[in-house]
Amino acid sequence: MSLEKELLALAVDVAYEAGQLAHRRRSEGVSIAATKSVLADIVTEADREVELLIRERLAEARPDDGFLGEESGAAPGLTGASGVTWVVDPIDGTVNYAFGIPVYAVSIAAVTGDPDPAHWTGLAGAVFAPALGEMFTAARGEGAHVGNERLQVQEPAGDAGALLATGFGYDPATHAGDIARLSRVMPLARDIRRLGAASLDLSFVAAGRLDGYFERGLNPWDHAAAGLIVQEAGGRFGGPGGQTASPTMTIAAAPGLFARIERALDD
Ligand code: LIP
Repeated sequence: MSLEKELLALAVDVAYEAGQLAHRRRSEGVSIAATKSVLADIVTEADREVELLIRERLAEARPDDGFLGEESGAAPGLTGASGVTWVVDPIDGTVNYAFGIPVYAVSIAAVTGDPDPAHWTGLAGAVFAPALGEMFTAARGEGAHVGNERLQVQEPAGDAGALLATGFGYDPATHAGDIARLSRVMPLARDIRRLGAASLDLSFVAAGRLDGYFERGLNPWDHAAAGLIVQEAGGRFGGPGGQTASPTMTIAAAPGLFARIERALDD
């Protein structure tokens, strides 16, 4: 078995167990543990519990790997001795999760190189949405899937425009800029969706459920797994002007639409 397939198998098993825990905790009631960057940037007790479970399972299976998680940060030595680092968002879509909106996912990615999107190479990624019962996966060079179904992005069909998704940061001071960017992209769109979980926005682009997605302010763990899923589904993923995805901007779509979104954002 290739390293990519071995890492994906582990990511799927751990994402499934972690997702079941998150789903169970949601049904029991969710408490906000703290606010982070601004009042709207919350973390729940479940975020922390789920990330601890993921960290423990991965360390049991591959003790020489590095770890970078949204809630607990980096293991000692960002890049483990093995050269593989796990980049984890335990509950992507935290606000949805806290409000009881069933659009959230466990995102687990294995990368090599510095755990920085500008330098890493994604090897495997799993995005598990327990409330939806869907597991999105990709291993480098092996394609992308939801369950056993192979994924392939598509350019928008017809003349009605593209179904696009985006998001807005937690900091109210950033909303005017985000809305200005949305207004520049809107002429490309038939409609807009704001799902609230970047890993699912991206996975839905890979699955052809969205034509494209763009968002400012994402963190590496938001897109580490689903960015690979988009690429393995034939999509283009990254930032404007050939840059890698970063908090400055993340775009995902089939190549032609990607270029049109990129130009609209730059107008
Ligand atoms: C969220 C992203 C979402 C974005 C939110 C937040 P979190 O990640 O998935 O797309 O709009 O601001 O960054 O905080 O739920 O892991």
